[in-house]
Amino acid sequence: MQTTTNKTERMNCSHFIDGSYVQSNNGKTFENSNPATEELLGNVAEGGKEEVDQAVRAARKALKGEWGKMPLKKRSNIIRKIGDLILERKDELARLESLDTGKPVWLSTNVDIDRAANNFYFFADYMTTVGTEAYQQDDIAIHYAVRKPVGVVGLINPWNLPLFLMTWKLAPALAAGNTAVMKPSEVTPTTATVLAQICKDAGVPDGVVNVVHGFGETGAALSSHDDVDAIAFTGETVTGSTIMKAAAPTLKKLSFELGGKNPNVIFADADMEDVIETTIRSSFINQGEVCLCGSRIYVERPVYDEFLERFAAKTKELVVGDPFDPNTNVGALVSEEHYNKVLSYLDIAKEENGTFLTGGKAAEGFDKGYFVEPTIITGLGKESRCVREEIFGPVVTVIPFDTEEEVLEQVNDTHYGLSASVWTGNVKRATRFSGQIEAGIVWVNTWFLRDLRTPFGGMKRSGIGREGGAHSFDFYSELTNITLKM
Ligand code: NAD
Ligand code: 6OD
Repeated sequence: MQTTTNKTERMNCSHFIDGSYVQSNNGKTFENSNPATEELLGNVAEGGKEEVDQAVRAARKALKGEWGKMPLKKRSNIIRKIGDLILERKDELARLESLDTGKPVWLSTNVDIDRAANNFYFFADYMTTVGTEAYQQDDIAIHYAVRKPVGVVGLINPWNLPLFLMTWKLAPALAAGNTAVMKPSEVTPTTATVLAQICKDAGVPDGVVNVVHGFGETGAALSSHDDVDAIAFTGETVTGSTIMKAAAPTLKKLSFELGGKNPNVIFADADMEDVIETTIRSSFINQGEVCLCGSRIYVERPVYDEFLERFAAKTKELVVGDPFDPNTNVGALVSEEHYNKVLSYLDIAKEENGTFLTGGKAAEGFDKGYFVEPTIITGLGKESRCVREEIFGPVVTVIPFDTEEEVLEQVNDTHYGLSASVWTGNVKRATRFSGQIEAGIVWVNTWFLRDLRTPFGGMKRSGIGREGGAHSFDFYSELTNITLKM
């Protein structure tokens, strides 16, 4: 049984191992439902150690086969073709992504699916330009490095940008010549299942790309497998720590993109029009379920009242609703479990004497589905749990500040260090302030603007390593240095 969809939107997902869709050996499945309607979308094969082992063996075999020997240009063309096929199936993939996640379909179409294709286009080009090092040591020797794939890589991903984030790992992994076993989130299994077929249709040999579905135990089987060489993981910080322990006995190479609690710092000399327009996006896009969302907003006192008034007015205009309605700005949260987690933080905000400027509750008018009103909270101090912990929903806190020193201290007073935004019209301050922020990514007068060559990732407990351009390629490669004595 492969991924099947029909008019009633049933989507059953099988594993994809060695070029074929297969069920679990024991026939075990779990249910996947639509978070906007709570209707059953389909059954998903539930893999365990056995299925992970089958997939890893297929990947190892494929590494030694045609894929491992394929000329660079041919491999690059196949990778580009994957991008083409994603775009050919754009509407279908966007629809599946919105059914699985609850996000607006315009967002799936214009961001998730477009960026997924771009990841393949970027690495198809990039792989043809990558060189290595060579040194001549007087008349004694020549040293040169040759680049090789790491081997079999496990790709474990979350539910917020399912296809986009999977391709952010799969594209460079394939470009560097690896074979892969993907473990998508149990909450959003569908587009990875289709991606496997797309890879096959693009000419990727059997066994190179595999998918095993399941829960945390399935991911654990992959991260502890004896014959997996590297794990690239995006997800929660605590899960990253668990994976690190599981991968330790076999010393796997690790790439981690983890949680965040990103600050958005607005100085009084910023262009307020730009600030409001972008802060609406950086707070509430994808229901606030983007690791880069700026959920801690700090505003310099002289413009605090003006900011709150304009930001709250725009937030109240946001339409919460059916992901398939083009007018919807904010769709459903991804699952009942996550909805309850986000609502529990609204209770915490009440206990902490926060003031809801907007929202503060589940959205009204929905019998079914996990809809939460875009929520702005003021009046909380720096020790508030809502200010310190990752909520990962449409909820932001706003705190005024008086000096650069004071706000910098608050910005960096966290175990996280993924991203930050700074808004100011003063170039000197922009340079000075952004350079002192303890985060892997800092945007000045913008947000989410990306160039795939740049280093992407977090510091502190928001990640290990960087993705993007050379950084991805280095992670998915090994170097052998060869010394030729003259
Ligand atoms: P999660 O950590 O719960 O799950 C992510 C994946 O890990 C899932 O596929 C899950 O099945 C798997 N998993 C769970 N337990 C495992 C284990 N013990 N061993 C191996 N795999 C295991 O995260 P989530 O709730 O799916 O996603 C939300 C989190 O992801 C947030 O914290 C968010 O900040 C983070 N995130 C980070 C980035 C980034 O680039 N830094 C991007 C997107 C999401
Ligand atoms: O922009 C990207 O390439 C990227 N990886 C974004 C991640 C967003 C996390 O939710």
